[in-house]
Amino acid sequence: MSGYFKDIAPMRFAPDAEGPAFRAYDPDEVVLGKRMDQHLRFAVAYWHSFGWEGGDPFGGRTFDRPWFPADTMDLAEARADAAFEFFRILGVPYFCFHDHDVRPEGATLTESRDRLNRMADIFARKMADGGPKLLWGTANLFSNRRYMAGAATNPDPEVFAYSAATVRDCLDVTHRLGGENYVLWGGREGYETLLNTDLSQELDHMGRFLSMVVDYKHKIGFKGTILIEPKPQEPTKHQYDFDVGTVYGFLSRHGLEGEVKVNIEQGHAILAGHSFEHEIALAQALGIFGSIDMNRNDYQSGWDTDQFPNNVPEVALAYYEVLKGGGFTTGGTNFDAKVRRQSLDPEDLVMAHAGAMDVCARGLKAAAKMLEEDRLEAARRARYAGWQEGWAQQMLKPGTTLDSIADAAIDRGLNPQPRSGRQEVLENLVNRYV
Ligand code: XLS
Ligand code: NI
Ligand code: NI
Repeated sequence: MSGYFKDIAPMRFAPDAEGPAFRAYDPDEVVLGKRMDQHLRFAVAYWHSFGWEGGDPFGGRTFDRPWFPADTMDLAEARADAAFEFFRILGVPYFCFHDHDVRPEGATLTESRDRLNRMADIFARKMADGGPKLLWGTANLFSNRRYMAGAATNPDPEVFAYSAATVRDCLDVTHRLGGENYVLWGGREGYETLLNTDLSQELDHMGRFLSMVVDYKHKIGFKGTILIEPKPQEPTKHQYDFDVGTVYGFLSRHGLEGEVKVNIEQGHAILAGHSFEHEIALAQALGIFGSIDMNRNDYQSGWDTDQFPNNVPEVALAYYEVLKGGGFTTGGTNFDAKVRRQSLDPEDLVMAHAGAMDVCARGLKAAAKMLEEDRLEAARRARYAGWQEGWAQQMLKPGTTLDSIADAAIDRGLNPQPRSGRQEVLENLVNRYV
């Protein structure tokens, strides 16, 4: 054990405690017939809390962690010790990682794979020894300069092949560790300028790559879900997996809509000009909802600042859509979030997560109550009630034509009268729960 968090006691649910405690997250509490920890399925992101050094465009490392710069296997092991000590203090059921977060890259593909496997052995022992499970694994195909023009969409076929080798290793490790999902975030799958880009060819390559990933998943018997994480920009100006709708179009073009789902990040939804709940509801409607990254942006700077959730009403509306669609299956709530660079202390890392877990718990409970009391749904149903009538249903049946509907509308002398959408009334209703 690393001892990095030695002054911090394991977090417990104690709403009235003076010191650090969960105020709302009680893993044992049953909500809608299910334990809260099974609803929320929290995961810590290894990269932000144990990989990120606190740099920004104007300055480097601010965090003074004993495992930095983690460029040797010994330091990588020290980092793993600290990470698993942290997971235990928080009592989270899951974590997530990229290959790049957990081991220094080797000089060759083979050396990188060996190092990844050595770290996975360490993880496996720690997981068996009461540690959390793996919500998802993923490959970092964006940090190294070789990926500056993309991974699967790189104009250089050697990068495509290198990326394939890397994803194979990461899928193998995810499978071995019992990961419940595998994520592909297309960090640099996009472009800066059309002047040097064959967009159509790049999209074809991305489709082939994804198809091969899916084939490989089946070949090794990985039972988890393959997830694409949409994001509209940053790092590339034009990102191919812009939002849920774009990803669905891409999946159906390649016949993969039954194979691949989405991991929706709140901050990415906002960057795409959507609300988080819109993206979740759309994914549910299209049958591709998988998991969420629960981290918000700074709404003034308009960039992907990966902050911990801190707004119960927002979170409640997101979980409302998650619950309405039946809740998570293999997915969960990953905090793809980092503390601010001035938050230097071990305690800051713990309290950032604990506070976020409380915010999510409050959001979940509000969402569950809204669903249970059925008032929002009742209002929605009332708005569409006309479609329950026989003549309305008949309009949608095969065989009905534009002509026949038009003639009937004329015969009946239709003159539809608008009805209030009652937005403010519904907003007031939601505010009674949050
Ligand atoms: C970056 C993404 C990334 C993915 C995993 O914006 O959110 O962290 O979640 O590669
Ligand atoms: Ni992100
Ligand atoms: Ni993310």
